[in-house]
Amino acid sequence: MSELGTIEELPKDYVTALTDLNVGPLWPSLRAFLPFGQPDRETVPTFWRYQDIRPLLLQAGELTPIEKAERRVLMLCNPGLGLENAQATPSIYLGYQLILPGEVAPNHRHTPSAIRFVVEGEGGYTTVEGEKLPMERGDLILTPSGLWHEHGHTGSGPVIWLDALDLPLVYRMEASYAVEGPPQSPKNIPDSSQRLYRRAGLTPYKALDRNRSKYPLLRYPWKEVRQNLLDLASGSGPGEAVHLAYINPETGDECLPILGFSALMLRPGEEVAPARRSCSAVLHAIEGRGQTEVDGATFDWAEHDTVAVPTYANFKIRNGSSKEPAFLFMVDDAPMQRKLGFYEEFS
Ligand code: 1HN
Repeated sequence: MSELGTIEELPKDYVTALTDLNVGPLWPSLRAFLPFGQPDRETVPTFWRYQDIRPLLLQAGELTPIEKAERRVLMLCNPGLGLENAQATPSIYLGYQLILPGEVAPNHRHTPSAIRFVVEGEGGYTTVEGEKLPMERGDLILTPSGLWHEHGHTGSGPVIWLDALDLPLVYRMEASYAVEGPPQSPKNIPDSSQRLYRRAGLTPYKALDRNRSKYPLLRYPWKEVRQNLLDLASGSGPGEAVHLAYINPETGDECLPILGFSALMLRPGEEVAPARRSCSAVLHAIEGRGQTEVDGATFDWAEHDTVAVPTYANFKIRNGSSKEPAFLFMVDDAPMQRKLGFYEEFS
């Protein structure tokens, strides 16, 4: 590995001549762009404790009416990436969103894709392209790129969910924008998770023709996911990861193009050390408590807490209870890395 030349070694008038033409030499920056062995990372393992953030989110409900916010969100920002940049990891935007009884977060659509993972409260809903999706605790709701979506709340008490978006990438591609629309008129029928994709292995017959919707299923009820994790655990031994991926039921692919979603169960007392991976991720505790170790930093988590895992990081997750299972929701950017051809797992 030879030392590369620096800018300082070049004649000043040569550098000025280049600069005047909006041109630059590659070699002084080559190692920074392309380090040997492993990428340089600015993302730091970061922990957000829900019980610390919750009172401030509720305070936002008093300070800022929904009309002045459109979306009342406190963003989870990775300090290594700059708090102003709205990045939990290089590719993942995260925020806790609050909606109060009677409020409406108005209808819009935008180029970034989003998901909502419901944290607490009853009576919230999201309407996507006329399909009204109830938001129950632990449900995963998709609002893919370009689809109209609005949120409302007809219950009592606060409703809070975790938003995840591929905004950091779309924004840096200078391709992020939204369009506002009039309120939707939802169809008065149960959502597709209750009607069309009730069970794995069955699809509405007409989906067999090739005019498929790109996003056939927009709500993944936690009740079903939790039971499936318990069933998966009972048919496997300790040490075998209890891990389910959320997929598009028509294609078997990931549900969205950039970000991927999965749910993990830790058996009582279990510790798992997933393979080190090239993708970045966030882990959100759905139920239970435990510890997560990310590149040597240890975080003690309880329900609804969230941890950021940088690319190529070592991590371990431990269930803090010897009696109850723990459940975690994971967001990562593996779908994009797979499509780009450089996704890796290291054992
Ligand atoms: C958005 O549209 C929502 O629809 C939430 O609830 C958070 C953050 C950035 C850009 C768009 C929503 C968002 C967002």
